Amino acid sequence: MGHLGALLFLLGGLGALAQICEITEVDSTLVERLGQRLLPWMDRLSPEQLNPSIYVGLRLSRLQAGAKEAHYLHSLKLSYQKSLLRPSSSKDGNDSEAKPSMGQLALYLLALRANCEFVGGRKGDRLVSQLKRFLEDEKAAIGHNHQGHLRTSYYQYGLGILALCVHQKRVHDSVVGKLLYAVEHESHLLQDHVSVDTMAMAGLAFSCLELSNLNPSQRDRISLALRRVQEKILKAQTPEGYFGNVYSTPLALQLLTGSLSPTVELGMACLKAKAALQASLQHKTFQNPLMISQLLPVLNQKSYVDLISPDCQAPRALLEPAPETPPQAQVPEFIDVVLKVSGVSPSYTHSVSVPAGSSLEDVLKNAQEHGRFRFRTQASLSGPFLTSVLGKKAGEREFWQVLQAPDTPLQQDMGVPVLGEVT
Ligand code: B12
Repeated sequence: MGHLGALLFLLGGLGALAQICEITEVDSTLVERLGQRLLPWMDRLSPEQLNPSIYVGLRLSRLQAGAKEAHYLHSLKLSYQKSLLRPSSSKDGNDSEAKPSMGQLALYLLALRANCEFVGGRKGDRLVSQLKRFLEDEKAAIGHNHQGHLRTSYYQYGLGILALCVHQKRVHDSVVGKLLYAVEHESHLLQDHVSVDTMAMAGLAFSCLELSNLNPSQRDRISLALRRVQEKILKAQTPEGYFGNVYSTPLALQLLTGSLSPTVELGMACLKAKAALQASLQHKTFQNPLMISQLLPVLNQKSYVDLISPDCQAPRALLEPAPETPPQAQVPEFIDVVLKVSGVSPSYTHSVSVPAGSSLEDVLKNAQEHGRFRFRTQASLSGPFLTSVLGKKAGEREFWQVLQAPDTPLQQDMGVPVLGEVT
């Protein structure tokens, strides 16, 4: 009896540990401020600026944007359906408009599910077929020997499987098999900062498959991969408490919150991560709307896996726009930023004088206006992605990395203020 009592106590303790990864005591004013930062983005309805992740993040939060929210979903539907269902050879003169990628289509399907819609009908079925085809193409690109390279990334591959799963659409075992293999052999997924985000996304897809039992013959392999992902994420915890870095911590917590195998180690790691994340909220670390959209569900103890059966009746507080702060009439202080480009020959070094508080984008624009510096960006859900510098375009599986002197990769988008040297 004594033993049984002890055992029951231990099991009760482990049950509580699962909730230990849930963030429950966040100052509601801080959460509201995060939500308010999304509001201006909900007025940007051009195809390049529409972002289904914002809609998903809000719906899984305890905040709502009133009529703006329904209007935003309507605009997403018009834009995504128009470009996705357009025949590729269409002669309407709009072919220059890029079609959404596999990941963007997946996020759009998550947005529909966040509104408690199941994708269906003739148009809906075509979208599902497109996403399945994207995944099949990527599976073929990876190849039988698993040595090939995806055109997108394992992050988007995981997102694609997750989106179909929350709509209860089954993908072939061989498609899931490629993601399982990647996690089992891991080398493909481990590329510095993106690894935790990618692991977390793969884990969310596996969690959904495990709960929905859509691929029963792979059940054991999926559960094992899920545990492996969890272990990898725990191992990537930094001394400050982040999983990977501050920006991968929200997705990591989305995954760990739903963990079915709580352990003491997990509980301790989550406590530390929660403290680190809560501290970062005080410091305006989260400015980018995409990042905020991945964080908001976590602050409401939710994850993308909850889109299997979303609660569209849950009460959410109406967001009011943030009060405008009058611009300060101060003479701006100027700072010198040294811009170095090492990927070109001869290498380029130039000093730019900009007002303190300028963003990297301001610095690059200034250098372009006043010198021989040239750069190009491409719109993405995270903001402008640097694609070409001094006429050198990043090739296939190449990208322009942004470093802060001496060699720290920038963790932010180009819209945030910079200080000092940027390479
Ligand atoms: C995959 C990935 C990459 C790949 C993208 C190419 C590829 N093969 O897919 C590579 C390795 C090239 C990359 C580069 C960078 N990345 Co990255 N990346 C991601 C990741 C894991 C997934 C993005 C994705 O596919 N989203 C889904 C699709 C549907 O959305 P999308 O908008 O269409 O995706 C495109 C953009 O996200 C773009 N992209 C990728 N990273 C970044 C970063 C910024 C700042 C911008 C504007 C765009 C961008 O590439 C995607 C594919 O085209 C995210 C993780 C996350 N939590 O979101 C991090 C993430 C977005 N990246 C991040 C960062 C910081 C960078 C870099 C700035 C790092 C650096 N110091 O150089 C560079 C970008 C430099 C540049 N040229 O502008 C941060 C952004 C944090 C923030 N505050 O916004 C994230 C959140 C990772 C993290 N935890 O730190 N990245």
